[in-house]
Amino acid sequence: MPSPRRLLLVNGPNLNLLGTREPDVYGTATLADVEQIATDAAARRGFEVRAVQSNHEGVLIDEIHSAREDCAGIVINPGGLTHTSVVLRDALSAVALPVAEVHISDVKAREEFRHHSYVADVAVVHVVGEGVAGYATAVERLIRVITGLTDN
Ligand code: CA2
Repeated sequence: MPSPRRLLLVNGPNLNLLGTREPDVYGTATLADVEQIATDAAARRGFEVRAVQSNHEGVLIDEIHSAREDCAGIVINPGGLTHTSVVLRDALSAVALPVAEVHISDVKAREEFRHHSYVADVAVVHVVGEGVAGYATAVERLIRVITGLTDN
């Protein structure tokens, strides 16, 4: 079966609050803005995006599993689960789709506990500290991987 021209965009816990709090760290764009940025970037390459956000780890895992059916790759900002969740990492590894990990803030320049990512070694694309524009970068780089133009 040919690879579907669709990406799953996953935003983890608390990212529904984008644009309402901590603008100094996360900017003023909303979650809807982020989803539009990713959708527009994908559309420029002929891909569509299915966007999900949840504050519940199990819901995120179910969504990741369902991507096996109809997506060619996953763009994910796991939020705080980045630094805690083996089960999220295992779900991403299990579906065996190419993954782009994106963070709005520069996690390496923040608290020590944000420096480690359980997702990093199952992702082929990493985008950190570009603000919400980083979602477009992640989509573009992931599509390049999917379409065989480059390996990251
Ligand atoms: O920089 C990122 O994108 C993060 O993934 C955001 C997570 C944080 O735990 C990671 O270390 C880095 C936090 C998401 C919470 O988002 C909020 C947005 C607006 C207001 C409050 C929280």
